[in-house]
Amino acid sequence: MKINLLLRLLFILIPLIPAEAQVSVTDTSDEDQTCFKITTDNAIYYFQKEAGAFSSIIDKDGKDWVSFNRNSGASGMYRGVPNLVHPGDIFHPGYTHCASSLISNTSDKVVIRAKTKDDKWEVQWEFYATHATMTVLKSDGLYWFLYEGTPNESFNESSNYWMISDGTKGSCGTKKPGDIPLPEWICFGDNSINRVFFLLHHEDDDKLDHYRPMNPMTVFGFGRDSGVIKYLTGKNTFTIGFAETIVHSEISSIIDTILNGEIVNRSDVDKNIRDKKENSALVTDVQAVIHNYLQ
Ligand SMILES: [Ca+2]
Ligand SMILES: [Ca+2]
Ligand SMILES: [Ca+2]
Repeated sequence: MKINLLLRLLFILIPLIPAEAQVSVTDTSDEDQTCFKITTDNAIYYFQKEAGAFSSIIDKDGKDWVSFNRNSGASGMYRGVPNLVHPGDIFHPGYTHCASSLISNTSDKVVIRAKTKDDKWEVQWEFYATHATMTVLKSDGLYWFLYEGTPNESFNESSNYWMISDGTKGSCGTKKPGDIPLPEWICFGDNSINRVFFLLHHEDDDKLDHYRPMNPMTVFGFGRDSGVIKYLTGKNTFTIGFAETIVHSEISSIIDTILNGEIVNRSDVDKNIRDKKENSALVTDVQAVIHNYLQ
């Protein structure tokens, strides 16, 4: 084989080799509290240790989809993920009811546990290259799992939207009432970008899952009604993450892989989606190189 042909083939193939997944964790602070900063392939998570919750979740463009801060109400203090226990503000940024510890730290997975100082509630977060999964290990009553934040960093009732597992979609100015059908997921996006932030409840149920706008933030909850009634109890598992697509079938594929594999490196899923798009282009390129060589 001519060197020239070999080099040209390598130029085509090398960009398609996936980089090794990386997850790392460091200590820092965010919004006046000490944090674990978990850096992954497509997100940076700021997990306030004494709150046991996220104050910021940053995408690849540097946009914060939570935007917790010390301003009052929906402009700041109400925001957060997962805001699990209400009343009580447990696992809610800005509060100090918890202690968090690093359980394990490898290049493809970081595990953190947060529990209340009275030892009644405990959750475990597992961070992977492209998503994070939380399991409730210990609970002391009814709870919900909330996303109170800012799609693409800025809540906008007309350009922000939600979409659920059956493909139903609405602007963030409209409510989403009722239980989400199997598999129980919702995502949030903005009309200006090719990305969504998704939330998955691994155990499907018939309990209400409600979205409503509370300008300037989202109020979405698994196991929540239109007000403040909670429905979840015992052990439940949730996954959050960014998908670098807005196509319903591709988001469904990512969700299915997470549910089927439970613990999965979603870089592989993203790569599969990318490969489908690039496969035809690659074949065309290789065919052209070989064709030129044979001329
Ligand atoms: Ca922030
Ligand atoms: Ca359901
Ligand atoms: Ca439900």
